[in-house]
Amino acid sequence: MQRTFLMVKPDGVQRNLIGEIISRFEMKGFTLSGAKIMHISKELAETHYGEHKERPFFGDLVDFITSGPVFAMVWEGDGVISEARKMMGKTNPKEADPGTIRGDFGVQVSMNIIHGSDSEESAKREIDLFFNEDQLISYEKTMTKWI
Ligand code: 3AN
Repeated sequence: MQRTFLMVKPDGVQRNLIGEIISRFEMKGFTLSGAKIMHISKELAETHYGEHKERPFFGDLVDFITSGPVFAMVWEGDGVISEARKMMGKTNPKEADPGTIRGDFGVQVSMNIIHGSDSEESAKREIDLFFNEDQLISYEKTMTKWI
């Protein structure tokens, strides 16, 4: 079963959106495999966002993601990587459609509430960066046959 890494960023945690975000993915029909509230170290932030190292906003991005606790999650389900990206909406919340998480709750591109892996490769990399395998579980939901 496919897995993705999702993370409520410091702005989402401060704005009490953890429950709302979990609820959306639960109601969609995905399964939570692991979750934790944590502070991200500067080293972890720089590794996680390594692909943006040359971008002008890299320093601000690292400062922001380390500015307060984040809520890291692994979700499992059929097509969960691309479905979660659709549910998050476009990177810039002003361009994100209403009904998406960023479209409903965000305004600024620098504070866009949630991170989600954009491919199978990045999902695997990010899950391994944030979780040990023994912190994750897979389980059957009896409701799955209805989804
Ligand atoms: P996404 O999170 O939608 O995959 P990426 O990977 O292009 O978007 O960008 C990673 C993060 O960098 C975004 N979530 C956002 O917080 C930040 N970011 C992207 N573009 C900008 C920008 N032009 N100015 C400031 N921050 C940005």
